[in-house]
Amino acid sequence: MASGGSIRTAASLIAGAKHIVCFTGAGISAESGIPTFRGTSGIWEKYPPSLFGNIPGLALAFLLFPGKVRNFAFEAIETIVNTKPNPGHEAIAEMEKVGIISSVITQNIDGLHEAAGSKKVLSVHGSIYVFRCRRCGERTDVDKEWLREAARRLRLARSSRFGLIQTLKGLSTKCEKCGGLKRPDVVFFGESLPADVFSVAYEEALKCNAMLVVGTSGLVYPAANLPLVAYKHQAAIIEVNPENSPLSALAAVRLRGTASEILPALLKEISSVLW
Ligand code: BJW
Ligand code: ZN
Repeated sequence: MASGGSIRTAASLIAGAKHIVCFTGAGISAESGIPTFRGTSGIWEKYPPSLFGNIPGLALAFLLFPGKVRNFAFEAIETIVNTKPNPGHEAIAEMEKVGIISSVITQNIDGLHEAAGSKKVLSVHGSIYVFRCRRCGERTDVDKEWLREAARRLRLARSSRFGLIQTLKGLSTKCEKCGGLKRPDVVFFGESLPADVFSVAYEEALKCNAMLVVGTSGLVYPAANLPLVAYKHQAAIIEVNPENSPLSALAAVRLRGTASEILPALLKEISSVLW
């Protein structure tokens, strides 16, 4: 747990700033039960990014190990739909509600910020709750029940290529606008980030006077540039992470602890400074 002193410094930086933005990564959802990507118990220990982090890799994995692709898909969906926001997400939602922060820029696809009550969420790597037409780009929301059913069918799918294709065919829907095929609106390596969302996130990074950076290794671009943009425009960077990251070098205050320990304490401290 970070010292009270650091939390006090962070709180006074935030209380003195006009426009505050929060930037989050997988670490904020770790205490909800969603593993992070990197590290010894990260997703990539079991599903390496060379195969599971990009579309050509996934296509190859599908040919070589269709059963593993099936497991990757259903484990990801099942884990996410069965998790709830933790006190870290809740503190961020409360900070927006009481007017402390203006938006959350997240690299996560899990929808937990929205579930906690955050309204302005910029999901720069997409969302598992959105499908996108491959042809015209039209986005459609999918609900938890649909995803639960998809996970159930994937779990029961045969581990052969044919079995998996049959299951995926049964789950695929056509775009209401142009009839094109839809895919999950999540961003893999080598793919562009959603330009409309990223441009608003970039504006937020340019405008903010303080950025709260929570639970990210800061290794994936262009998202990892956002704290740098904020820093170069004189914003105070406050990092919440139990570990050091490349973004630590930018931080005016580094709060070493987990999101669900630090963020509620920080909210309490900001409230006592402001009100
Ligand atoms: C806690 C905690 C607790 C733990 N509380 N904290 C060479 C140089 C620079 C860039 C490139 C390059 N070669 C290629 C690129 C571009 C590439 C990139 O950045 N690669 C780098 C890895 C080198 N980027 C892209 O490809 C992006 N697109 C793009 O650039 O488009 C232009 C382009 C087009 C065509 C060709 C080339 C470029 C797209 C990036 C998409 C990222 N997608 C993923 C998911 C992949 C799917 C999958 O495998 O499931 O998004 S990757 C993964 O990393 C995921 C995350 O959103 C992202 C960031 O990870 P995050 O959130 O930081 O998590 P972790 O696990 O890394 O860290 C967790 C942190 O939490 C740690 O610090 C812990 O300490 C901490 N923590 N518990 C608080 N309780
Ligand atoms: Zn379409």
